[in-house]
Amino acid sequence: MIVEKTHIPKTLIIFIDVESLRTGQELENIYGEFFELVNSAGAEIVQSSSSKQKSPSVSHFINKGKLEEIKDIVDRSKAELVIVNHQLSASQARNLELKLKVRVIDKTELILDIFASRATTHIGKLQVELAQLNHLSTRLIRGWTHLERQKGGIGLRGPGETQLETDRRLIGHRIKRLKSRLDKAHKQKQLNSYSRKKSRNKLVALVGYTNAGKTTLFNSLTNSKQLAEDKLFATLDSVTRKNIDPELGPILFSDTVGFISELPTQLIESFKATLDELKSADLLLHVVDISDIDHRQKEKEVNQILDELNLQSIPQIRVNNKCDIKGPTNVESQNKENEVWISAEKNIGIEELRELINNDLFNGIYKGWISLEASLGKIRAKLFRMGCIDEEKVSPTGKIFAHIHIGQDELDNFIHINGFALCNDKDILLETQST
Ligand SMILES: Nc1nc2c(ncn2[C@@H]2O[C@H](COP(=O)(O)OP(=O)(O)OP(=O)(O)O)[C@@H](O)[C@H]2O)c(=O)[nH]1
Ligand SMILES: [Mg+2]
Repeated sequence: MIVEKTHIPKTLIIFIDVESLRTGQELENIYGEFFELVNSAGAEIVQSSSSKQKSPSVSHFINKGKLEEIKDIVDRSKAELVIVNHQLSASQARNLELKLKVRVIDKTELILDIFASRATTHIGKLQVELAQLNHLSTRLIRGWTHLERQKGGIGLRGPGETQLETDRRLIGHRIKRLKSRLDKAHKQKQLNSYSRKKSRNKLVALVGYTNAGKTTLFNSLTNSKQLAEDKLFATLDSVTRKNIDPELGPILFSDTVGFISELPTQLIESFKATLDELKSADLLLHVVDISDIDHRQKEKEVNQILDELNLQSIPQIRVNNKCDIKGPTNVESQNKENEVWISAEKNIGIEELRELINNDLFNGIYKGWISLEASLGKIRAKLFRMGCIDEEKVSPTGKIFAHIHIGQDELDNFIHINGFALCNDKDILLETQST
């Protein structure tokens, strides 16, 4: 871990713009994002170095001349850790460590470290450990021994087996064990999702780039107090809560981990099962930080990851957040279908979003009175279970009047039942007077 409990390492960050690695889809503020990542890991940045080169060098990634300069900076600044904004091969990382004589980590390790420090749930911790082990297995060449000690070490080594083979075998065992524990944990979660289906609650998942404001919106929609901060990957473990707002139908909201460009493949693999849960969502709220100069590119990246996870067929509402900082321009202001402008923090546009959610999920919401003959006790119990009944009045003849809020689609299922009818205040008054 970058930051141990008592020690915050002095860190040098190295940002290199490599021409041959450009995809043409870089973020404009890619340096800023890298800086944010390092800050989110809790490191103390003592100096930074930014440069350009045509292509990576095979041995050290960084060109010879620049490397000498960096060696100088490390010595002068007494940096204890160097973080590079690219993925390094195992040998490049080892060669850099030998040259600079300090620990060197790359972008993948940085993100893995942030994830490791944020994981709190059982599943979250298992997933991060799995991703770290998968990464380690590609790095064995760097001399890695702590696993061996944990397993009792030398006695386990087979005859004629080299250190490297032993390490590989031990990692292989642990990966297998972790996978089976994760499988078990996910099966348990699937059971929970089965009971959700039975309760007929709809599931709405919040997705989007990291720091877009998903958790802030989740808190506002579900009246929760999950941690929302100006840090990348503040949320790691998904949280699902029931909506308690009477303006919305029976809905569960789920807050999820944010996405980032070039998400390390080890992480996508390990988090696939969690992200797979998104498949059972009835609606996705794609939260976009509209004040971010890179919001268009980030939106594309998120949609790409959603595609890879086969989630493109789930209806999506695009939620342009932080409109308190940057409102829509003239061109953007004409609201497109399934798009809203909100500020989750300042509570702007939330009503409109609720309406859109209700329309998408339930074809609108009926809010009003119904009458039920006394014989329809079962239907009344069902409406109670669904949390649809706001108020009730009973006429002297035993007829029940209930004020409900219910999805239009759901209401259509009831309307054909004899003895169930929509009514208004006047009907109720008449009924009361006639008895
Ligand atoms: N000005 C402004 N800031 C906001 C708004 N919504 C969220 N923020 C801020 O943006 C930062 C990130 O918010 P989060 O809700 O943690 O974002 P997230 O998408 O959950 O981020 P991760 O969990 O890290 O992926 C916090 O500092 C929030 O206070 C908004 O509408 N306006
Ligand atoms: Mg969050």
